[in-house]
Amino acid sequence: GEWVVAVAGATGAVGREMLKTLEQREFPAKTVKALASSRSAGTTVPYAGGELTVEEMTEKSFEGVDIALFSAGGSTSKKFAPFAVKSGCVVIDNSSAWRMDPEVPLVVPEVNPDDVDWHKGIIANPNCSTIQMVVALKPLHNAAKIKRVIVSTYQAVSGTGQKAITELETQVRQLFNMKDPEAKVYPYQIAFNCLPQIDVFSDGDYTFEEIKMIKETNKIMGDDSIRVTATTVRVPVFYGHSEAVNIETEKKLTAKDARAILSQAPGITVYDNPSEKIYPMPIHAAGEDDVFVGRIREDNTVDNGLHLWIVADNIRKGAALNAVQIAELIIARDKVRVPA
Ligand code: A2P
Ligand code: 11C
Repeated sequence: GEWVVAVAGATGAVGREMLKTLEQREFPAKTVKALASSRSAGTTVPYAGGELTVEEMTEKSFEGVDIALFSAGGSTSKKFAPFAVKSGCVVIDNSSAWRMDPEVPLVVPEVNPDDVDWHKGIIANPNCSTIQMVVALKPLHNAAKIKRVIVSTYQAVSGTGQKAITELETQVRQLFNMKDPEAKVYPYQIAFNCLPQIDVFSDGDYTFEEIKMIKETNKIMGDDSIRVTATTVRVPVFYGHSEAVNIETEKKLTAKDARAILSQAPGITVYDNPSEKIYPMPIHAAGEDDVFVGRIREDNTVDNGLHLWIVADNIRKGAALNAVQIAELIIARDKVRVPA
């Protein structure tokens, strides 16, 4: 391989999946550096049949690095990404720190690949629930122009990170042992429950997760005229976000039209045969690359309405895979450099 790659946050749920994805896709890396906090410096993470020793991330970690995949939280990205860029390293950042910055492209390779061309050193990876939705919306938008989107999500705990995966496991064990479940990561028990709050409450009593889905969708689709509203819900699932998405289009699309369009679209598997009980579910999407779409049907409460059920692995297409695809895209487009 040709490129020196760093994974910042290599010990986390997404960082580990980034390493696995680089390996599985035979990414042309010369070397891979695993970076995390001082807490895990000296520990190891699996990579390519062997192990990488984790180094503490510092301002100097990015000297000689060509591409850094960041997934170490928003404040860590805010602090370290500028040092990486100053060292001449292109940052692909999975946090929400830079996504809405007008100087930073927000990219889903199936949707807006051209946006990588104007990067100034940082490219943002969207929120997981946004990524899987726009992969399915873009081809329908191209065909019939989407006017309005109403989305309700059913999001897995892995979206919160490793500590939330452990919290769900622990609570299930506590409940089966007649103990009171301890809630540390989430405000309430997540085992056998649903929490209609993801991230903090903000303007108009929307949560930050809902606001991300709204704003990021407009930016990635490059169309602020699409009206988006969202209710985001955490459910006791480990891997795989599901979304009930209702859209209204300018032109009429039948369910059959939509199925045909989505079947041709990149990164999508249409999994939709009601008579055979065929529809996407997180237990099937976990570990897969594609975005799965099913339950495609017309909504007759408006003139041109459609319902979709969209499921994807939030750690893979929702995070690690999308970031690695962006890295592949900048290599293909000769954009692995920080413009002067
Ligand atoms: P560490 O394991 O050393 O704490 P997750 O999203 O699964 O919680 O993972 C978060 C990732 O971000 C971990 O790899 C974590 O490393 C890393 N991280 C958190 N804070 C920092 C920091 N200040 N500097 C570097 N890495 C950090
Ligand atoms: C979740 N979508 O499932 C969030 C996680 O902005 O990258 C991703 C947070 C983000 O909790």
